[in-house]
Amino acid sequence: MKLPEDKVIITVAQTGALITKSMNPNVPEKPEEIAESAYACRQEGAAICHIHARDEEGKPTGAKEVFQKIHDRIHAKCDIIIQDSTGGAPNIALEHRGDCLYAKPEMASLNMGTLIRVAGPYAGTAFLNMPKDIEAFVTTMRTSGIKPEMEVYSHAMFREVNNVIEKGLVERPYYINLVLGMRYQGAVDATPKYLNSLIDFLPEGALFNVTAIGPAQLPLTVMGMLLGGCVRVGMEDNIYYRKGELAKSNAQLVARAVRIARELNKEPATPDEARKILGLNKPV
Ligand code: KMH
Ligand code: ZN
Repeated sequence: MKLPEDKVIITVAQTGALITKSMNPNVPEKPEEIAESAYACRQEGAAICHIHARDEEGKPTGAKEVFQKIHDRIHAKCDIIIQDSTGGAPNIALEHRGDCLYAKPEMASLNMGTLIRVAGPYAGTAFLNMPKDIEAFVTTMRTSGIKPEMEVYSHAMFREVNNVIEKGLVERPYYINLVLGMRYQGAVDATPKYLNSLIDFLPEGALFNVTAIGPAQLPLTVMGMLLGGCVRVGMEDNIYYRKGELAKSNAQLVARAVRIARELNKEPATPDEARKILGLNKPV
């Protein structure tokens, strides 16, 4: 499946689970900050915002009420597509990672395999996504009309992609996020060769998005656009604008992606254009 050549869908991942204000003071954490930043990113050309929630102390939370607050504040400001994370964070138990789905986002992430954390305070723990967990998440999404974005971190994860396709649990166009450069065991590095070879494994009927971590965000998102994909930028994956210079905002990273897209004769899709391309149900 092909994205129209003159379009790119830009997702912004603004907050994530692991970035703190001590790493970059501009990371939005509170619902008001997340909504304000989503609005600024929408103004710059983002069509989708990928959401992680934080509690009052800035710790990741899976609480539905916090996701609901974030949704309400974003909806009050703009029409950007909300995509909640079911990947959550290391401190959110697997049984609670899907609680955000009760806040009824239009989209949600669906992680397609298990990874092992190898560094930091959670080293040695698993980011667990067993086949039964994937099927449970996607079944809830399906019954709630939520479009999954399938997160693929290595070639082996296409087995699970094919499993949910074969079981009829996802609909075309399959939206697959190729995530490169996670410092986890089981995830591929962020190199052009890995990106090209992941694209080779896309099932028929799939649209792809490129998410690259850290300094690879800029070059691999440019490559993603050149190869006809969608792209994700934002501080969840990269807190710098360039080497040694922290990003001032998520909108600054979106604005750069849009400038590059336009140099390549591509316009950023509006949220409504992205809804059409992805076959999303209109928000209720
Ligand atoms: N942190 C990203 C590299 C999720 O939230 O479900 C992957 C991600 C997954 O965004
Ligand atoms: Zn995420």
